[in-house]
Amino acid sequence: MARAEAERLAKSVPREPYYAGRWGVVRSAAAFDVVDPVTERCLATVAEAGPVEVDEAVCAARSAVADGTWGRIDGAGRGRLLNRVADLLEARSEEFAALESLDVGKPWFEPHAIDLPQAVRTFRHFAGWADKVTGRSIPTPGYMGRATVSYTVREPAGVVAAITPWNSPTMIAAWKVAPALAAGCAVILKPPEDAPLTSLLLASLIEEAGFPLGAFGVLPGRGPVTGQLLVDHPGVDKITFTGSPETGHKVAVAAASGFRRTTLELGGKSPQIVFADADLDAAADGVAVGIFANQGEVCAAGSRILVARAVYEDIVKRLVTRAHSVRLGDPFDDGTTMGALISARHRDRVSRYIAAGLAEGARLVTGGGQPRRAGYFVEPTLFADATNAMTIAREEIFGPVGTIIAFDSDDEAVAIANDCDYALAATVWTSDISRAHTVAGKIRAGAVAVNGWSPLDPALPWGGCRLSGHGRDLGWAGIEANTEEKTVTVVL
Ligand code: TXE
Repeated sequence: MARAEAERLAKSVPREPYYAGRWGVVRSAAAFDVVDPVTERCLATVAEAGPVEVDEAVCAARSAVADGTWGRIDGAGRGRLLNRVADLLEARSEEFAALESLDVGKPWFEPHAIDLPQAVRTFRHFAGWADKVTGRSIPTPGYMGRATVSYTVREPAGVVAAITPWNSPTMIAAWKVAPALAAGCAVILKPPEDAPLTSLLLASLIEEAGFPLGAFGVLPGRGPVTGQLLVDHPGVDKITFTGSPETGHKVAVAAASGFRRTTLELGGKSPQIVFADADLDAAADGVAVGIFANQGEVCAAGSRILVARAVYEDIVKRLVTRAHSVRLGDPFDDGTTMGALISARHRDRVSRYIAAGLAEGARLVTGGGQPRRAGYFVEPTLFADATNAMTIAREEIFGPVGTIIAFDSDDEAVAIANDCDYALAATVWTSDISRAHTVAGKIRAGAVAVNGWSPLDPALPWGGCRLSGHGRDLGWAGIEANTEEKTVTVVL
């Protein structure tokens, strides 16, 4: 789809909250502009949900789940509805992909190849789980000499608030919305204010699929306003959040009142470890994708590149060549392989990290600048000869900036990988199967990939620990995260 067509589409997307089966605001007069990161022009102005809208949405969700029409739909029925969403999304993938490129600034082929297929698969995957949310039969020794039968059932956690980030809004919305709906929860999605358009369009598809009133809502708005109102609302039972540790902390504090459940995915500083025995060509390709895909705005971005001393200069050279082949430009142009960062604020943040890398003495081997043109572009950037103590090795940059560090032994590679506040993902490049399993076993991370960068699949649990958060979004873990297990014991 061409840029002009995508811009027209952006004007036709709903631009209001949706809840209780209707679009619009009741009282809020606030609105915010959605800015195109490439042209810096306003794509749309979206109405913000305020206190009244948040309260009404949560009340509608509560009654849908408690005794309303949603609570009465069985697993097979929920599965049918989720499959319908998958079909509608698949049929309109082209529009979604174009809108995502426009809104986020990512090259057109990425949402085509990754975000949209993943989102569709996620809805299908959880449509399959919906009628398999089973409990367990647990043998017990009896009660006062009488036999007992004990079993568990999994019940919906209740009303789920899903707060999503701007880097892959459609895919991450699917990761949160699909498991919660499959489990029988009602969901209120608070999309990112920097890129809300695909989430609003997704809401219109969920409406079209025929979910009962209150089962799903979307509340656009700024984080400190709509997001905070939503997480503070006592009618919300569970919060699933992907974003920064700073905002994750606010979410956790809000959830602590009422001891409400949370799933928090707070990003990472993921190591990509290249051993000397790796297929160096494949490793260089994979590592480059790991740090440059989606402009580096990826929670699993492999931003710490740990390389065995014996192949260090070789890998640095190969990565510089890969960086030079990146074409910054308009996401809708054919040759473009990297787009713009999401906002001026974020571009400035990434630039401050590049300045910190230089100030702390890392060797800038490529990039570091910003092209002279409109848009929030930053060149693909690599620092060599870095240490793990440097700011660029410790903090999440969330941009196309890789930090390359040498190591001398397997133990040192693991020690550097684990010397990190975050623990989300890691990648190991080696042709030695024993080393692959040994190192994968020793790394502290929610997911380890060997000889590939962060393969995504809705069947695989996704999440981390430490500063990367807690809980898992996908696979059976995603069902567990949205249900309570109730024990029933019958004395015979
Ligand atoms: O994130 P925020 P920002 C990291 C990345 C990035 C940094 C800042 O390093 O540079 O975070 O990005 C909503 N109550 N990640 O400022 O604030 C907000 O509206 C409730 C990594 O954009 O965490 C948006 O919908 N919600 C990450 C969502 O939180 C609030 C992806 C994320 O925004 C809120 C994104 C509040 N008080 C950024 N304040 C990853 N894990 O992949 C904001 N929000």
